[in-house]
Amino acid sequence: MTERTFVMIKPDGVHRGLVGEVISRLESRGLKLVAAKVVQLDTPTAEDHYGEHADKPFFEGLVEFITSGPVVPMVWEGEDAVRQVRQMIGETDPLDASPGTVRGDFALDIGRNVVHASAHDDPGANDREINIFFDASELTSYDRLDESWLYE
Ligand code: IDP
Ligand code: MG
Repeated sequence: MTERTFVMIKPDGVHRGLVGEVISRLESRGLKLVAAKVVQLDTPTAEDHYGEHADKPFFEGLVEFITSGPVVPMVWEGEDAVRQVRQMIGETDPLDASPGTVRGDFALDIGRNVVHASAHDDPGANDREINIFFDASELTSYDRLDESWLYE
């Protein structure tokens, strides 16, 4: 099933020069980049985005961190894109993330895990997060040249 998923490179990923690396991995896999920008979040937007974690002990630190520098929110499209991306990003705690995943290759600490992706077990998360960061007019629609070689 073709779907769109929300992905965001966090401030640690931007500061560590990992933007190209993350984009390159998703792009090479065959996923289609539909939207992207560089922004610094304000606190209300960050609290909205991470609202599901509002009652967690790490919430305040998470909001502080995610607003501390630029982030790169993106929308990627492809077959089973939500699960494909989650798998490529790896487990939340880099200690549990397999080598070959973004977190397993580039992170050590759960609070500095480089990238966010919408949850696959929360069907509403994608659209909700895409809508927080992008207007409908910012979402593009096009065919990749290699699509006939990516899909049977
Ligand atoms: P996810 O990013 O893999 O979806 P979530 O459970 O949704 O993980 O948590 C959102 C973010 O909150 C994580 O990516 C991580 O940066 C941070 N976080 C989650 N659990 C902890 C924790 O126990 N301590 C510190 N930060 C945490
Ligand atoms: Mg999550």
